[in-house]
Amino acid sequence: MRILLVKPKAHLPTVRGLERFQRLEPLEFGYLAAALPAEHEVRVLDLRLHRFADHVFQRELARFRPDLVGFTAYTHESGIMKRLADAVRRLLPDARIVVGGHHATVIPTDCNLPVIDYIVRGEGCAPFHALVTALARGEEPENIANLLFTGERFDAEAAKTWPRYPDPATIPIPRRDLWDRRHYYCIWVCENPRDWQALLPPVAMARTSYGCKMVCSFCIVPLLCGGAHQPRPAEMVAEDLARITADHVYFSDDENFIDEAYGFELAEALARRGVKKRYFAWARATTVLHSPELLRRWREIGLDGVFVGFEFATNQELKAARKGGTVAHNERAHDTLRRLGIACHAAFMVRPEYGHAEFQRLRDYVGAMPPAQCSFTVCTPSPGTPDYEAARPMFWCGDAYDLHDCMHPLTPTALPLREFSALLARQIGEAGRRNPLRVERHLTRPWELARIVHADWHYQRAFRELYRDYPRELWEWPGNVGLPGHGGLQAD
Ligand code: B12
Ligand code: SF4
Repeated sequence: MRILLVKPKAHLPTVRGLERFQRLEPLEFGYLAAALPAEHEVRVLDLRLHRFADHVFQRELARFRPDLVGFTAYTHESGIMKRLADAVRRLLPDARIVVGGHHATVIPTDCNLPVIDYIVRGEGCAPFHALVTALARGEEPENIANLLFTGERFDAEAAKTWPRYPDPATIPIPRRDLWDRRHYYCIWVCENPRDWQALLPPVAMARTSYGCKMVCSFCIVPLLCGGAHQPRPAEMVAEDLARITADHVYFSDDENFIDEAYGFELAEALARRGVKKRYFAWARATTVLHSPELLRRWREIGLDGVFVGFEFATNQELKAARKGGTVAHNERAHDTLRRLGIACHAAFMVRPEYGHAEFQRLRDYVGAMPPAQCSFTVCTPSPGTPDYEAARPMFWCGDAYDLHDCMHPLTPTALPLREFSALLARQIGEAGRRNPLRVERHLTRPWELARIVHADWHYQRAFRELYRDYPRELWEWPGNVGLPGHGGLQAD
């Protein structure tokens, strides 16, 4: 069979702005392709790489004439995915269309459309293999776990239960030959950067585990993975990483080091195989404090930076989000990482309820922190979570899946939306000056510096003008005082 796997190009300026700093490999397709027998011809079309994405997509359909088209999508890309599926239906009426990935997993009902034939939920390798095998034999797929039909055969009951993730040992090593790795990069943060070091090196993406044992209320991962952290066999990951040609590896785990014994096992497996890479990983503040020796070992084998969800600058907000940590934990974890020579990416969230005082408090907090690469998103409930259902009556644009990028408030802002956007952009701009790459002055490649300044300008503009992504009548939204369920924040 001829199989085309398509990653949509996001429409939101915020996501496109982020992509100027990091564009990562479509690893999901590497996994899916690796699960198929070699007789099938698989192509990956990453539309993020193309300026005229629709044109490129239609040209590829005409040239390749796939028998099966597979789409992946985050929620904010779901509208684009449906539009592309519609184009396949019109141009190649005999081709089958399957969707998978995060949106299809958490809101399969939204994918139950005539332009889509099959919906795959959760880990895709086994259902995709079974689907392709059946279609290649000229049969309709039957009884495939985690695969739903659309239309009359849509199983609404099955759509309500969460797919279980399989034993990671059963999942193949992903193929990486289906895309040109030079297109994928990431701004690379580290403590004590060297003169002339690459700021936007080519990166590969890799996964060592899925899931997390924690239960933060805003996060979908505990529901997706049933509160379990499932690592891939260490030797398999070492083999996967040994095959990667890029020097820099960005992990796509939910939490890399929450299982201390596995973290050491993997470090030793990599050391034994002589895998020498620079790594960027994800860890909770409490994990850093619990396992500093593990972080030290990883520093020795190449760990440069860690993404830590600081989330908020007050204990009250951290408690409300069931983060399982405090501001003091965050600060001590930051200090520990710096002493180990590992850069900290501190991820914060603002809430739609924030007024001037709360923005000022966050600015003061971030301004007083030791150097860190900081990022800011808007705390929005994840589709698929109870928080999402609870907040739904207050959504100001209905479900607005196209705005779900965790950067657009879904409920009314306390400040006029235009002002909220400006303050968020200001927060991002001021925090950018605390980035270790800027604080630790060192010589940089001029063309990379120019690219970053340009990216930064676009990124801040996307936030300053975020209000423009909403219907015009909301731009000057007067505030939510008096709306049910929207009490203002109290001081900590
Ligand atoms: C790594 C990661 C990133 C990377 C980007 C990865 C990439 N390739 O571009 C970075 C850090 C850049 C990132 C950015 C963002 N991310 Co992100 N990210 C993740 C994370 C931690 C892992 C995703 C991943 O790559 N996994 C590894 C691959 C191999 O697995 P997979 O994608 O799940 O694919 C498997 C299955 O889903 C399935 N499958 C997938 N596609 C298809 C297609 C078909 C046809 C089939 C059959 C099966 C199938 O099979 C695959 C193989 O196993 C997830 C959390 C999670 N646990 O999913 C969040 C997550 C997906 N991200 C999320 C969000 C919100 C974002 C941002 C919008 C956040 C922000 N404001 O900055 C941006 C947007 C980026 C963009 N371009 O759209 C949300 C999505 C919520 C939603 N409802 O859409 C998640 C779930 C985080 C969360 N806790 O809420 N992200
Ligand atoms: S620690 Fe991170 S991945 Fe785990 S539940 Fe909390 S936010 Fe989600």
